[in-house]
Amino acid sequence: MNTQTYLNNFLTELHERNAAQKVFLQAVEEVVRTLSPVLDQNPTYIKEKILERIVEPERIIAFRVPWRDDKGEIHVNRGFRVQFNSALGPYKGGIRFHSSVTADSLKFLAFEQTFKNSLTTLPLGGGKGGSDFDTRGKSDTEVMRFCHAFIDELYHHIGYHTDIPAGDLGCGSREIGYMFGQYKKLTNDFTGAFTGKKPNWGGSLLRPQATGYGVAYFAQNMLTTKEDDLKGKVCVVSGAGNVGIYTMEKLTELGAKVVGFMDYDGSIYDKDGINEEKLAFLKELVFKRRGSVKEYAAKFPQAQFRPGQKTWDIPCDCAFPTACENELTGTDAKLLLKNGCTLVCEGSNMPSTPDAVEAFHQAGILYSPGKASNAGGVAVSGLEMTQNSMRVYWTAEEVDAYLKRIMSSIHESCLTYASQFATQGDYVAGANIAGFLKVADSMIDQGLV
Ligand code: 2IT
Repeated sequence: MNTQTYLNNFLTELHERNAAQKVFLQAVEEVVRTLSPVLDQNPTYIKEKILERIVEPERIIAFRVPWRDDKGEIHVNRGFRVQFNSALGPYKGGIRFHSSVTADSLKFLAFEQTFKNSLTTLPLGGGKGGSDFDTRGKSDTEVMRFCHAFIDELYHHIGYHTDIPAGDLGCGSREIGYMFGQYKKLTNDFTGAFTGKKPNWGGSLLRPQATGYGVAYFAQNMLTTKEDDLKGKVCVVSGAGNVGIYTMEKLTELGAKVVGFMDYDGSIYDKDGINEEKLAFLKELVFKRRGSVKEYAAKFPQAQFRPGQKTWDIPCDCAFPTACENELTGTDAKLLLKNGCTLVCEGSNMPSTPDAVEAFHQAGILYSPGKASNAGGVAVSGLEMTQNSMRVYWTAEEVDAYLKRIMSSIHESCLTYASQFATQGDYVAGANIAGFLKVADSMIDQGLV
């Protein structure tokens, strides 16, 4: 059977077995389609049924999370942890708290995480967890009771050498604190079973900034291949959360001009560009007051608030999706390209729909998938684990030097594997192939488990 027939049969069966899981199917399909030259050269992967094995999570834990709100009323949410692949190390990946969370979305995220973690060069397996609980509009005590209830079950399944959760959408250092506290109480063990902790109790400096800074470093690396850099580039991001804000901060530091960002209520177009003062306001607004970006336009009147609108119509040189999956459609991609955008560097996981990716490839612009360009977050989580094991704290400068090195190494891997197996400069194929080979070879080494 030739590789193409094998892949078509594989995908047909994958669709049959996971019929309703749309985003998971999208993520797998995107990876598998780029693997055909690898399978052609190494039929062992077909014989060993690596694809069939790698798309099946090692374990999915699903559980009930009952909690009481401030009025005493009972609520029931669903909790999950998808322990996808442990060939390279203990399961590692974030926890997402958002009403959209389902077993399907977490399966997709854990699958992506497996490849991303492989790219970081660190010994990390892939996992992801979360709940359909929405932190927006909840009081601190409600969030605490929920997080404690979530850990009351999850603590059985995680651990320092087993599975190390971190934050994701809706889960920052506040939530990690409550989960870490309950985990410590139940196990009577102060360990690095979570990352994204605050520095006073075991966290790494620069972990909050790491994903966004890494995205900007990756974009800088991409531009270097064209003998260009970020200086003077007009940029837009999307989500103004943890990833978005620190992407904006580093882009600005590197000389770019960030003119657009957004949240659940709408977007901001600030044609003068963000600066240190505006960033300080935005951080206070988002991280401390958990307010809406609408207030930015009230504070800085030259900025325009556009209710319910995304940022992709704003003319820019470089675009950085930093919100969530499928946030950038084919129509958005065409608009970006029409307005002269020449670089798209993903900060969120699978933000571009398949037709958007196709449009970027057709146009031949610099385009990097999230699993490569947003890996700085989990990489610094890996460094947090190392510091916890050694019982030391590194300085921000030390962590930043590691982060820069890791982002450059991921960039290098993408280019090397793209040239070897696919098309020069195809970051999607390069990231998928580099991520796949390390996991696949390790699975073969460890036998049929
Ligand atoms: O998507 C991601 O890489 C994360 N949410 C971070 C995971 C981690 O373990 O730091």
